[in-house]
Amino acid sequence: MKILTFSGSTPAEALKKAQLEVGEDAMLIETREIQKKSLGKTALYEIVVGVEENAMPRSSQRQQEPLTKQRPLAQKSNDVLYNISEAAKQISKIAEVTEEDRPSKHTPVAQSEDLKKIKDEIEKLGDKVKLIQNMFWNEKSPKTSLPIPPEFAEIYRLAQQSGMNQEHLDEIMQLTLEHMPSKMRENSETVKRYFQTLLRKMIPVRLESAPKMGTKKVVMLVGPTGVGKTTSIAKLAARYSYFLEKKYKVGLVVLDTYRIGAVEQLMQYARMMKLGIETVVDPPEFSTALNSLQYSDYILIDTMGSSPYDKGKIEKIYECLRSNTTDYSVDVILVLPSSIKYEDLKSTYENFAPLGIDTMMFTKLDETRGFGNIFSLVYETKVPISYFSIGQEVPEDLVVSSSDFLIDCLLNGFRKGENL
Ligand SMILES: Nc1nc2c(ncn2[C@@H]2O[C@H](COP(=O)(O)OP(=O)(O)O)[C@@H](O)[C@H]2O)c(=O)[nH]1
Ligand SMILES: [Mg+2]
Repeated sequence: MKILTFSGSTPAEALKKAQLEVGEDAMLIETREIQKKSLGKTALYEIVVGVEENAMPRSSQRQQEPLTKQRPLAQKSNDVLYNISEAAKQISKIAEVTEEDRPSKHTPVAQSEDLKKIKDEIEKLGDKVKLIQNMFWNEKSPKTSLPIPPEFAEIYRLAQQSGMNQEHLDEIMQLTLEHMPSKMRENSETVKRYFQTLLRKMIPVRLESAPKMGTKKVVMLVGPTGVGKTTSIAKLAARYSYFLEKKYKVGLVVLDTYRIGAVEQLMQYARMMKLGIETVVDPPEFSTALNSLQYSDYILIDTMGSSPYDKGKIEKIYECLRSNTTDYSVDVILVLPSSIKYEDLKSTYENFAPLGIDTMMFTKLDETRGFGNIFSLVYETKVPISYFSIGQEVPEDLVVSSSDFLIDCLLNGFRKGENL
């Protein structure tokens, strides 16, 4: 008696395969559950059947190793490759049949029936190859709770290298595996496109909108020292006052003016662009400063560097916001450098969160290679992105937020002037 194993997503499916391969006389010896059904995974059962040598159909006897003989996941990769090449051989055999038996153009009915049979056969073989590929990938893939099919390998590697948080990546992969139409799974290119679309949809962005007639926009930039707040204020001031369809009046406010040099930096930009500028040392002066710039369409507020751990300075900004007696609501933008890892971005965000962050701006995109950290912070906090800063040049190195831009950077890298 010959002992053979077959697998399927249900014991019945495995048995059906066995019967197709070795005939109705197969005797079921054992059924095993190899892999439990869970989110993103189908169940895998293995059955062991016994069959008398002479009871086997001739086609199976000829074959040294039936293709459908599925082995446990721990098998050697050489064997897997052997099976894949066996499958390829079978596919080419069918292709030969197609050539020889191709009916003439005058028999469309026969042609369509034959073609259908061949198509069915190829589909079945394709499934078998996929299963073998999955087994192969499972063995080689990085330690993760998810089984990643081979056509997802490239995208998984890219996302992992981008600095995206591992939990987020696994969660999104699981979603993709569950919802992706099977038609799109055909190759890694379509998988990449699907993944790109999915990621894009997960990034909240705040579209830029101009102040309505008779109203003004008051925007405050907060964040750690040296991230690029003052440079970004200058870029935004130039954008609003010179580069939009309408030329808006812009006024500047500098908050917490302990460092004279830092004030001087913005003063210089104000002189160059001929903008009004007010300084605020103590919270009660905040409303006075806003009121004295009431002729402006935009009021941009720069805050002095507060290190993320300098709670005192964050509290002072908070006091200013609280003491605001004007009718203007202040839009708070948290400025963060894209060059630090996700965990650091997150703890900085948490330090500034009590100020009530409306949007985030990421700077120094030109100094980083991975963008998964930005993705993860936005995915986690759901706070939309408003701008990106992509270099030191004022005013040009500013990009208005777009999810296409960020995901293009994430998957294909940042190339100045070339991203979507
Ligand atoms: N490479 C690069 N440098 C930047 C970017 N934004 C700002 N910087 C530089 O970072 C330094 C600190 O900028 P600054 O605006 O003074 O930071 P602040 O302390 O947050 O106000 C300056 O040398 C800027 O030229 C950027 O997007 N890319
Ligand atoms: Mg500054």
